[in-house]
Amino acid sequence: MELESPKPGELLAKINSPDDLKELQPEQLQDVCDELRQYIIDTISVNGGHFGASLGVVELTTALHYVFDTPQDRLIWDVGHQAYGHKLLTGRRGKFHTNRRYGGLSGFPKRSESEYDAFGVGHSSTSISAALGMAVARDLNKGDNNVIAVIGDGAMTGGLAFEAMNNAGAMNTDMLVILNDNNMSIDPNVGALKEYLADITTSRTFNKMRDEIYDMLGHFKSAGEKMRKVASRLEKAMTAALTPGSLFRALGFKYYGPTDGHDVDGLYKILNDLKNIKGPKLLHIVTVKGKGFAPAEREQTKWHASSSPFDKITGKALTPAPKSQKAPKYQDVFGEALVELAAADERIVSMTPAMPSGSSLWPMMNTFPNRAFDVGIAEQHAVTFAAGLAAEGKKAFCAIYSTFLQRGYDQVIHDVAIQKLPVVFCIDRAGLVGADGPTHHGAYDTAYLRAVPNMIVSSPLNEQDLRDMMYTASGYEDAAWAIRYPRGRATGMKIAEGFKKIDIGKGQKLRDGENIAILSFGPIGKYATEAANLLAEEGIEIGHFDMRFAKPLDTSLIDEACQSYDHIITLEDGTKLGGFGSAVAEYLAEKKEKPTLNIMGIPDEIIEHGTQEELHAEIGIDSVGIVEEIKRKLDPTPVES
Ligand SMILES: Cc1ncc(C[n+]2csc(CCOP(=O)(O)OP(=O)(O)O)c2C)c(N)n1
Repeated sequence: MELESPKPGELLAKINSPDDLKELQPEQLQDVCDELRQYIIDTISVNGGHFGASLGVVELTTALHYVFDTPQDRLIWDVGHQAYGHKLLTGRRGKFHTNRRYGGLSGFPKRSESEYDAFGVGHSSTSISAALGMAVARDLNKGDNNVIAVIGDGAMTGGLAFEAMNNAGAMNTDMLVILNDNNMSIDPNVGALKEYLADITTSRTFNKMRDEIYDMLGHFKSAGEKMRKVASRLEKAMTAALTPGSLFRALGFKYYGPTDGHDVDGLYKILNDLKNIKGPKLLHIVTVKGKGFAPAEREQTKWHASSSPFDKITGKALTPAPKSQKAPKYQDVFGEALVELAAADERIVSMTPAMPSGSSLWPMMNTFPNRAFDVGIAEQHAVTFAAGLAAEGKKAFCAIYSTFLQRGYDQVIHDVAIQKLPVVFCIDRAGLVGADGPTHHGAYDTAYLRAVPNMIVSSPLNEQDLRDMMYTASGYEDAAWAIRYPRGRATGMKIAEGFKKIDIGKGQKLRDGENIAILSFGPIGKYATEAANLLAEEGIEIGHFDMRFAKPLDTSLIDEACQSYDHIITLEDGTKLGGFGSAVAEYLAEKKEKPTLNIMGIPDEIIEHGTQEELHAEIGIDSVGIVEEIKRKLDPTPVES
């Protein structure tokens, strides 16, 4: 089902920029919110995309654009998955049906897309740092614009957010942080901060302790002058400590809230007031993720994002999953294999930085709650936490997306590799991920991990291989091991019971041919198989080797390929610079007699969003692209002189 633009409500139809919004009376803002919410539901119910977070900030978005003078006032959304309302109010309604589509609007704020998108996002916890940078730049330029960061309670668990608060509080510049507290990350939020925020919003600790303390102070006060002074000082200190927001105040922020984030009238008034208050300020608002769409309010994790068309009232999927989707997702193969391995080996533990659903860690967390952990949006911590467990003899499986492991690179080197700790990194979403686009593509992990000593870098061809790699890694103690696999479905092959050890650093020959051989790395090898089949129909036979390891390389298999073929093509769903192909090139560079080499992979440029298939086709690494490349090699067009 393809959508043009849904019909906007009467007010929304007239809003093509925040200036149009400002023409309205404050009493009309709630109607705008209702129309905005409906427009988001109308669009996402057909096109898919992030959902709950945008519905939750409709009132905030409207109030912000009503009160502040964007784009001169800088509005920075953390993660950016909640910015659909912002896009709709800032002149992009007509294109919103192309959201996350190939060639269409980005699913996240993006500087090149609109002047209203003050800062590009996708990864979490960056907004306060960026806002502080902008506020300081404004001060240096003697400007007077406002700078506002909107950050969720999940994103607030990221260390970067606290580094920024710590710095901002001391710099004492004018900026506003809005903490959008819906008590959810993608999955339920976790950690001590979550408890702290719940205490504020429910006042539970505050009320209990206040009663106890005032009781105690009463006794002190009846005990003479000196004790009365002590009691008074204690009272002030305790009140400050127990008033909501003391954590943020300790970091140098003036704290306001908690306030109802769905009361657009209240928000508009508070924001107006806050405009005139100097220094770093934090406004704590309380919202409901998925607000206004009952199924999304009920099942907030499920409705964090939606990919299939659904009924706008019931939320029921409108199209059944196609047959090909019967194959399991790679993430689920990981999740189930981990439970099996953990049942047999009690040293096995696992952690995820806030992606228990996305990484399929729930089966392990449910089966072995003491051995599997959601550590919050905290990739650096996840890696070092794994290293600590490994240092004590535990076998840590760190489940992490390729793009998010970028955050933990220093920890991979400093805490894992230098100490030769045998952590297993199960790297999901490796390769181009599709609609989430450049901030989320897992393009770099092979390159950045291959450079690190004491690190095995492998990728399975299929789900059977993934299981066997995990099994082999679980018994390997000499170094860390990274296993990369992509977003999406595996092959659907029949999986053997139990596990089988694989030879470390060994690939396998899949097919003999003449002249040209493909050395593929990981599940992308399926395209090589398809290409080989297509070429075979035309009488062209090519060789195909599934290399399995980018490090250590199977040099004897490469030697075999060198002896039998004139041309070698390497294929990977990762950056060509420094990746698997580079590893092969480095090895070939030492040889005197060698075949020509073509490296196929992600080029040295930012790849935008689209489906994975569209993006693979764009960069020519799908079966069609491979066939074309091979035909060019076999019959090169003569160079014109
Ligand atoms: C560094 C990083 N890790 C993980 C993610 C995946 N992620 C996207 S949104 C999200 C939850 C954010 O929660 P919150 O900030 O509270 O926003 P909400 O969705 O609840 O509005 C997570 C974990 C990410 N974008 N960036």
